[in-house]
Amino acid sequence: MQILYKSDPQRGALWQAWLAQHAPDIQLYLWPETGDPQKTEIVIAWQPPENMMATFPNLKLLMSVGAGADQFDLTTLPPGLPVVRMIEPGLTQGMVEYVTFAVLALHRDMPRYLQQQREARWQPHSVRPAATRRVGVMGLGELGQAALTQLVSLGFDCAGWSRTPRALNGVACFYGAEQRDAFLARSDILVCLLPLTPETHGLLNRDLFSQLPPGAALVQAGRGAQLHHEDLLAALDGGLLSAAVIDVTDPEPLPPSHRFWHHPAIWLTPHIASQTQTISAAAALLENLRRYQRGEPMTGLIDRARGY
Ligand code: NDP
Ligand code: OXD
Repeated sequence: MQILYKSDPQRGALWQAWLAQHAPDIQLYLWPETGDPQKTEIVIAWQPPENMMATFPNLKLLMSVGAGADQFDLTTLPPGLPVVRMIEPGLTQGMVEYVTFAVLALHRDMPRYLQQQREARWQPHSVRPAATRRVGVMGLGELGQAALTQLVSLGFDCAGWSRTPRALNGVACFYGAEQRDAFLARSDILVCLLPLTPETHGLLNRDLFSQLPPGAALVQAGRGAQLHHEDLLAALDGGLLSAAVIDVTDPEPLPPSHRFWHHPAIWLTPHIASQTQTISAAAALLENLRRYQRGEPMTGLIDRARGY
């Protein structure tokens, strides 16, 4: 089976060597090397090659190297071409770590204490137990569920919101547009782990912020285009929100003049909340390739109609 990989070259080289050892029947070419394009059955990429379908007429499968597939323009792909995203334990664990770090930092008032340190101001504030802090996670998929499991174990009062009904131990679960307001009203710390779809585009806006408890905080680790920047700045400057930890923005990178860089209530990271981990992902990738070969359902198959 012939596959073309087009993404981080270092990871590609390691996957190539790993597959040569564990699955010698699979030939992985590293872009711009393609082998015979007629024989390419699968493309694994973050950004696929231009004119992909014309160049690789026998393509049967497109795989994303990341957890999201929103970077693909699905409208340009044949409707029957399966698109699969990455689900692997290293990527999930990375997000659990990031969300835990951000929620703990916000829970323990760290943006405020860092600001006080810059001002050489020694001023304690009362410490709240985790059980009185209501954390709400938008998105109860692979990453949202794993993050919530960790947050529950830390004693936070947790809720989650999804498109369809979900059940998770120790988590108050809400779903759909009808239950969104109730979910938001009990989210002192709101974590966004939603995929980017037409429904979630621009979702983190003034209207949503106004439904959170006063002084709530935001963790945005979904996709940049979900967050309305000016609305966030207005909510922070007006005291509606107290702080925000932002990992994803639109555009990425942010221009040097952007206000997020210097806002005292914003912690900004450059889209590093989580990353596909080469070694753990190699095993997950191979398992999915074998499923494909056996004609079994693959993990992470994108449902084109719902957009994730
Ligand atoms: P999943 O597809 O497993 O889960 C998505 C969740 O979002 C599901 O619970 C789904 O609901 C819910 N959802 C989707 N649309 C809506 C909607 N309109 N209203 C309410 N809920 C909705 O995705 P993952 O958990 O694997 O990943 C989530 C996202 O995290 C990725 O798409 C990506 O954008 C982001 N990400 C960011 C990274 C970073 O470094 N910042 C790294 C990796 C991922 P339902 O359960 O009903 O289907
Ligand atoms: C991903 C990401 O989707 O890095 O994996 O955001």
